[in-house]
Amino acid sequence: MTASKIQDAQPIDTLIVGAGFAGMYMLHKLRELGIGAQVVEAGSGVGGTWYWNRYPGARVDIQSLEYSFGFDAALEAEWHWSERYAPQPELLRYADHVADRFDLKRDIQFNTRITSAHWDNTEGRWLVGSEADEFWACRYLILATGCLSVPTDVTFPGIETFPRPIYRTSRWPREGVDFSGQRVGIIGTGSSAIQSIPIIAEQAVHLTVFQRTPNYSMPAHNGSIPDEDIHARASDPRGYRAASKDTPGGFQNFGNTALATQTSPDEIRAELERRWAWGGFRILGAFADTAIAPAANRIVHDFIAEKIREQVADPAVAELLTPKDHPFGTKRPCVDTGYYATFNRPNVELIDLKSDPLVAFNAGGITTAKRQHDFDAIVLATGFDAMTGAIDRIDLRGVGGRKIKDHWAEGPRTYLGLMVAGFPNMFTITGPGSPSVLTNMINSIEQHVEWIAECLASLAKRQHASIEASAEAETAWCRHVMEAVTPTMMPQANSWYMGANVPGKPRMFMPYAGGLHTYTEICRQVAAKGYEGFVIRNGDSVLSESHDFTSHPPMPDIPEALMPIIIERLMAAGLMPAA
Ligand code: NA7
Repeated sequence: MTASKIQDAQPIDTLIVGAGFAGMYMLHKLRELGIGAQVVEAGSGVGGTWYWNRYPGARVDIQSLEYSFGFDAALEAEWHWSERYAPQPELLRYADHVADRFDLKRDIQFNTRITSAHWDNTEGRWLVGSEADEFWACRYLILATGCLSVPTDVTFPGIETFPRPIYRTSRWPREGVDFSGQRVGIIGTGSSAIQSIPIIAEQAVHLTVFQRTPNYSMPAHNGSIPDEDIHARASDPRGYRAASKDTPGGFQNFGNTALATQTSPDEIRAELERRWAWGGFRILGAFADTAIAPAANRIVHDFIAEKIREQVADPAVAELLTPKDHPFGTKRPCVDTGYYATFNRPNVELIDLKSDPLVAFNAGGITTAKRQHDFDAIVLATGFDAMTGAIDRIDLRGVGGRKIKDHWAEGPRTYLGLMVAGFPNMFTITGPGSPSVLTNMINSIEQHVEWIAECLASLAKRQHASIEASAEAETAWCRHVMEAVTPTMMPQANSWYMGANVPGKPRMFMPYAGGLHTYTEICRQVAAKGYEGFVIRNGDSVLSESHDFTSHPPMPDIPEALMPIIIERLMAAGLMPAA
């Protein structure tokens, strides 16, 4: 950065990057504390995920009563969701409502993409630059850049020769797309595709779905919100919210403590049917051993495979739609409205890319090994460079000019998913190493924002000291993130949780699998111990210094029957000494 740019930089206490739910609440919270803050946002409006992902059928897959802010009782009471799982336009209206209600937009600069951020150790500040060469000098930098905000760079041979529109689900045109009378191809069968396929199939004259890997999908059973749920929240909003947050996933999923491997077939069937009928993610909590014991996982797999066969008329198509390469829950499961039944329509065709690989795009459409498919439009629902993508794309340099890309060369390293050693005064909201994408994001965002705000308030009391994660605590946290996931089967899947969907990306399980409730308690203890694992300085003087991370959570109540398998996996991963 040149001296003139540094001179022209706009001074601000805190720069927040991103105006999704995380950036908005962070701004609101800092204003309450009297800490100066400015938000910069690449889009032209607030809403983050819900601003960008405007594809047909996009909707939240956690119930809206829980996937909404709980920090303000009046906001909570005045907003009424129209459905159990709100659609994207309604979520965007909600984001706008929050922004207007708290008068946030006056401190949000839209259409501004941050491309660089360099720590200036002499002045103790970040110098942050935009694509348009605008600069800010800030004491604190908060990256509220989202976990699924950068689409993968996936491309296909000959893609430039297809002369008609190619749409990405995550960059959908604002004015929408009318596929009436068109032959449409869609690549991908993740959540975005599974939500959009039923709607596109209703419009298009013909829809071809190119599937590389089938996913597990559960019915949303969307509709109006049951009166008893509305009443439960209205009669005790704080208790309802607390019950949501005091769970592994940040939403009320009524996890069963029974083991599938120790339950009778009739009881298993009853439990699974009850949860399937309720809909959404509830089946994830059916038994305590589903994520750990292969036999238990297989029981749930077989149940879902049977449900797929019930919904899909052609047994060969049902077989192709049934997951085979990963245990249930090891990739993010999907929640759908009519996905499987869509394959019974005469205008919908499934191409299995495993047996009929995609060769190239061309002027007509797409050629696979077996034949040519002609299209008027093609949709790419091919996913995101998850969790690290948005941060990686900033030329981000910490103490001594160390690049975040180098620091994260073997996978993202953080302390608590909140800070990175060697990058002082820089916070990530729902960063890698935090529960984030394994949870209800809004509850995770609230927890992070409140922790960061309390931390900044405590620093302000000490004349704006700087805070930095210690290298030792970061290492200890990375190990704990591994300890939390290793007993489960999650690392077995080629998921975006593992960075496996981006060629060349280091394989590492990125979110913290210990649960939001456990994580919240760890963060509370860390702060209560005077920011354990952090070094707090004022200029050259060290105000407090801790290099340890001892705030380990109590081990959750693990059923005795699962201990041998857990110990075996921890030993195999070198996380427990061999007996
Ligand atoms: P996902 O879940 O990452 O899905 C992407 C899909 O695209 C998935 O089926 C991929 O198959 C497929 N894909 C990716 N690249 C290719 C290529 N080159 N050829 C064929 N198929 C490909 O992204 P979504 O946007 O659907 O969902 C992301 C999250 O948003 C979701 O989990 C929710 O949290 C909300 P693959 O499985 O890699 O074989």
